[in-house]
Amino acid sequence: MHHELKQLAAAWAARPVEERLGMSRREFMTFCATLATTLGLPTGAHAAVEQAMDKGRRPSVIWLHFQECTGCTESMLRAEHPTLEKLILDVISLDYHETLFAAAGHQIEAARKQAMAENKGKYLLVVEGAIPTRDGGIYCKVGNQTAIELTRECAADAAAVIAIGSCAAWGGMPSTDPNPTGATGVHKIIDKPVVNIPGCPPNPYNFLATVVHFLTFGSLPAVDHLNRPLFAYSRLIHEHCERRAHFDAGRFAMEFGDDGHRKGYCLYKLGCKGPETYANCPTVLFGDAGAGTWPVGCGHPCIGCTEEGVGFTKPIHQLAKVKNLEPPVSYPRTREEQGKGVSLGAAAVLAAVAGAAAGAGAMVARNLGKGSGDQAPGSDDGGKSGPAGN
Ligand code: FSX
Ligand code: SF4
Ligand code: F3S
Repeated sequence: MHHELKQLAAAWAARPVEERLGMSRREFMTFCATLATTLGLPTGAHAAVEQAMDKGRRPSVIWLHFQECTGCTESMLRAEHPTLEKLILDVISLDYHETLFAAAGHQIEAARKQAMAENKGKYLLVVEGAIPTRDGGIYCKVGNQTAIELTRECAADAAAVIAIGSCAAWGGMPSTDPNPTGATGVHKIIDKPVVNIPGCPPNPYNFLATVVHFLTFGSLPAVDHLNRPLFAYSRLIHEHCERRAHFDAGRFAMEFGDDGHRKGYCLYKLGCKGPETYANCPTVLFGDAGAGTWPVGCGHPCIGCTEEGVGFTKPIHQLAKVKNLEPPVSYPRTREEQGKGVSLGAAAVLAAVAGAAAGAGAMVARNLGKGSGDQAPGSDDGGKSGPAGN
């Protein structure tokens, strides 16, 4: 049975990528260009991304769940957004996922062990949820193993480890004071490097772009001191917020529903944490609730859900610490120097410095997904199929 399934999967992967994804070639190319720009890669790198995705070479993924709400999975694989779900399932082979698998108990544990043995040293480990460490980690067990034991066992032979969501990245909501279970992030309990993709829930495009980077270059993207990909977390939300002009001009909403709130003024005085939170929410929108979908776009202050020490820590209506109020003494180049065309190697090197281009890349990504009239180019579905088309 397992063998037949594998044959079916291989036959499916051999089909042209447009067919697998149910999109036109043009939409696929737009998607690759969007991912390349989201990653802050230089002009021409989309060809490398295209090549990697075309092959249908999907890394095996073991996805563990611990202390969390499953919102990360929900934001990745939303039934309301079939295109995004298809894209994610096309770039990875989800071989173990507790909430999505039909199997349970011994069967699913056997499937996990088999996938790990078959893909030893090559699979990606994705962890969703915080790890409880108090009292020997007994507050979260799966198949009679603690979250600590399971994570260590699965990380041992993984090619790379991704902590998805703020819970897995730094403890998130379960670690809120007084943190009775000793909830913490994955990187605190294993020796391997971990790429953190915080957010509660995190932006699914940041996960997708991270996996596509792995597929294209065989490595995970460059990260900051908190192990967050630079392409997504190197700028403050406040830097790209559509309400920033109001902040600078001193126009604020003072209460929910007041005149300033209705006019779309800055939410700083309602406790917006955009000035001290690093994430690309304003430029790579997600959530699919319509145009301008991100917390501030919808009229709610950012609560700093990506940022350790801010989200679930500072009171929601407490004023944010405004970073970068003064201009910095030096500025990054807005345009990387480049030759003609980009080889895979060169693109990989440039990807490592992509942090400097992250803001610009994100702005391009935002526009690419839109086209005229808020529509993804080549799409007739109101932009729903475009990766950044919200
Ligand atoms: Fe929930 Fe994920 Fe928040 Fe945590 O997201 S959306 S509580 S980050 O681990 O499921
Ligand atoms: Fe936007 Fe918040 Fe900054 Fe105001 S304080 S400009 S709403 S990020
Ligand atoms: Fe979270 Fe703030 Fe973005 S609340 S989703 S970091 S706008």
